[in-house]
Amino acid sequence: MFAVHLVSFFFSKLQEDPTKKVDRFLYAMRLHDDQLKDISARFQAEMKKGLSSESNAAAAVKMLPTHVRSTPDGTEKGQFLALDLGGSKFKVLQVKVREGMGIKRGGVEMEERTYPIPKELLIGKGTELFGHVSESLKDFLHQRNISLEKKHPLAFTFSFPCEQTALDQGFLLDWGKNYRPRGLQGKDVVQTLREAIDRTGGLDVEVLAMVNDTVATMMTCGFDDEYCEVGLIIGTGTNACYMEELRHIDLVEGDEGRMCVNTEWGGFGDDDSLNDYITEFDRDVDAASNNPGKQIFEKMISGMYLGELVRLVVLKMAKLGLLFDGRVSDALRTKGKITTAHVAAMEEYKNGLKNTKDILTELDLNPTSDDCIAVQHVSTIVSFRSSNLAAAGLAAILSRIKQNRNLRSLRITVGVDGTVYKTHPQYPKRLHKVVRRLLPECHVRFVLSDSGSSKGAALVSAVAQRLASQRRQVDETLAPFRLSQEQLQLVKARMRAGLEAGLKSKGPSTIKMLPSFVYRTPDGTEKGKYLALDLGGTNFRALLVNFKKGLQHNARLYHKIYTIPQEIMQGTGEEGTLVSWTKGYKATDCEGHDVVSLLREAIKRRNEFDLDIVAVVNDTVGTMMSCAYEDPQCEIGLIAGTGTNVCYMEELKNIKKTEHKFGKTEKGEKEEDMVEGTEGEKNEGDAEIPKMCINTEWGGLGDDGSLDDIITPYDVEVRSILQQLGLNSTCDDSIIVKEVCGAVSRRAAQLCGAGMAAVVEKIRENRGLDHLNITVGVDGALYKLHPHFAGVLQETARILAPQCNVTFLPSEEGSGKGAALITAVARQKHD
Ligand code: 0WK
Ligand code: BGC
Repeated sequence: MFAVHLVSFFFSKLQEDPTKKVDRFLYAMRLHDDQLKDISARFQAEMKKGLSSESNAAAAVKMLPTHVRSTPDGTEKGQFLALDLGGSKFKVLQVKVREGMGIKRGGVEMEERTYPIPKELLIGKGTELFGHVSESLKDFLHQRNISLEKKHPLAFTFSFPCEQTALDQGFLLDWGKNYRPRGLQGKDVVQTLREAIDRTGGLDVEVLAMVNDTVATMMTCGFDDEYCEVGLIIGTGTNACYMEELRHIDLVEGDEGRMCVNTEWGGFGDDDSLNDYITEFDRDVDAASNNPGKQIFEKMISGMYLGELVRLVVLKMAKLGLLFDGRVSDALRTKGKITTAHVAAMEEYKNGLKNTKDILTELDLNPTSDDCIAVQHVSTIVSFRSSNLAAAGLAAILSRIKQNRNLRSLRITVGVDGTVYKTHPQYPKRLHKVVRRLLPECHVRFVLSDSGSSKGAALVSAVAQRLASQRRQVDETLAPFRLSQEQLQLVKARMRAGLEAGLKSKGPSTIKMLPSFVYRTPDGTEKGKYLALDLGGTNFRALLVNFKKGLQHNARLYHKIYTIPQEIMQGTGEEGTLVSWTKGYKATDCEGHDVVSLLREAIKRRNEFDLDIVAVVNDTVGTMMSCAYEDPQCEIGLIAGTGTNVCYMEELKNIKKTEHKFGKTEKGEKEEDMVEGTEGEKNEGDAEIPKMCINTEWGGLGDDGSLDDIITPYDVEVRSILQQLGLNSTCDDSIIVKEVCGAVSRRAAQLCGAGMAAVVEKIRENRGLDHLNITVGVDGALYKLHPHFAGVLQETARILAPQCNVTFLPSEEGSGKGAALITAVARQKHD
């Protein structure tokens, strides 16, 4: 028995396996993994070109933004009409999307009808094709007794490359497949459809969205699988889309969240980037196509061309005598005689060879069984290459998503549609296998879109409606935070009134305008070593500052930062007269007490060292002094951090606070006497105008209700919400949260700017100047670290105080140095 086998083996060796000659003949079409990885890498490079605004125009792979920003989340609902044009069938549908209940996803009901497209319309006037589309729509409504009066939202799947500027606006770049109507390239396809519907008349339809079939397929599958972020079509044509990071899409504003990109991968190779993989048969197919030089990748993959590729290969082999003893029939010479359906039939498991024989016989050929095996193998190689190339393209997209999200492994679902994928017996398995072989670290699931793309198109409209209503809600919620110039002018005026009232009032006022007893800014003559304690910001700092006379701008400074434990901030005080705590400090028995005495007592209690406490200053005053040491024009100090406040050099004559509740100075002098009495006290800088730095405590503006027309309900509520965070947010959520943060911080910066405008205007008027140049020393994490705060504040101050040129000087060493400077100045007075 063994002997028999041996003989037949050698005999067959003699009788060569017909597939071998095909393997040799089509060697160039049999791509191994390294080549697929190379193609995948080339495709990734093309994707980058398409996404970048610099190279997009010349890019072969167009990477078209779709304005679809999120996949379904189950809350979509509504009833939509849908049109599906561009695949092998033109369909009109009604889609009912039911909202999901919590985790249970909603349901979708669909009714559809396929309408033939007369051949002449495929090459006729574009407006006539759209006329046929809207007539079919009207017929569908009739057939289904759907009211013509009612306004129907419509979703449009249009399977050709369009440059979309919005969900409902897209300009046709080019036709493809067997479509070649005239007069629509460069036109807005949605507008063309709206005009056709108007021409048809008797229809009230609102076209909400137009999407490519890949996008609709992704959305269709995304309704049931939240991991579905890629759409793939292997049909008459071929294409893929995926969710790209918005920050990578140069052609669209914004960098938050994601957007679906229609790759139009059919054009890969149109720039010769695949020439070393193009065979003579591909060139022949391209040359005979209705768009030579275009859609090179598509012509190697999609259903419109696979059959033709097989025909050309079989024809060539026959002519070379490798098949049918060199006999060739007219049918075999005829374009389109072998279809992709034939290719699929030839590869069927059971009947493949029989089908092959039938097909070849139909082509007036008299194939031997070897011929059939060989031709079947040609089909296998051609369709295998198609699935391999699609796998290489897909691998490039999935790798990019993985990189975008810095993931070591990616779990993702690909929604697929298209006749080749749906009807070719082995195509899906081959495609899945190669993708998983090329990307072993990814967990890729493939979901067939069983109901066509219109469900997805309807969902896009439903998502658009959801996002639109969300947009409306967000706009309504944030509207109170968007302050108009008039409102800011009002805030400025109220701040000014508050400053004036605070200066005059003997009693409590919302803006306390606290005298700081700092009468001048430093002039560089300060010298000596001083300790400074900086309490009240995010951290507590102890500093040692050494001023060398005449060495302005070059004080030596050593400091150490300590964090204040919560329990201390809210423990007992024992630590001058504190008006009120703010910024989360709640230490007891401090308010109304002299904090300097509290500090002295604390030092005494430690009994380790003694300090001569010369001055207690507000951080705004310290900041002003610290910056004035660098820029003599600095006469304002601003803090925009955990808290906010401003101080400025006010003219003594304007400080009318006779009754102070501040008590006596150490030397028993009545402090108010100091203010009053210092008329004669001249300081060098502005000798002619005696001034004192006023700590405004502008944070109190509005405590009397003067800002109630600007305050929002959220201002009243904020603290509790923040503590409740820890939510798992979607992309859309994070975009909205970011927008809320933007609105809140922008308003904060604008209010600060309005307040600052009031202060600088007051100083300008104090001095009777037409134009004031002044510097503001500023500190605080919000001003220094927030990406936009400083810019918005400066812009607002500039607009509201046009006669003031305000320079904002961020304080490098914080207010501690300023405090030391004040001590130095005070010390000079006593020397
Ligand atoms: C079915 C989809 C349609 C898409 C078509 C592609 O509903 O939007 O264009 O698949 O496959 P084809 O019909 O070209 O084979
Ligand atoms: C078109 C694509 C479409 C694909 C699949 C291609 O020819 O350019 O827009 O997605 O066919 O239908």
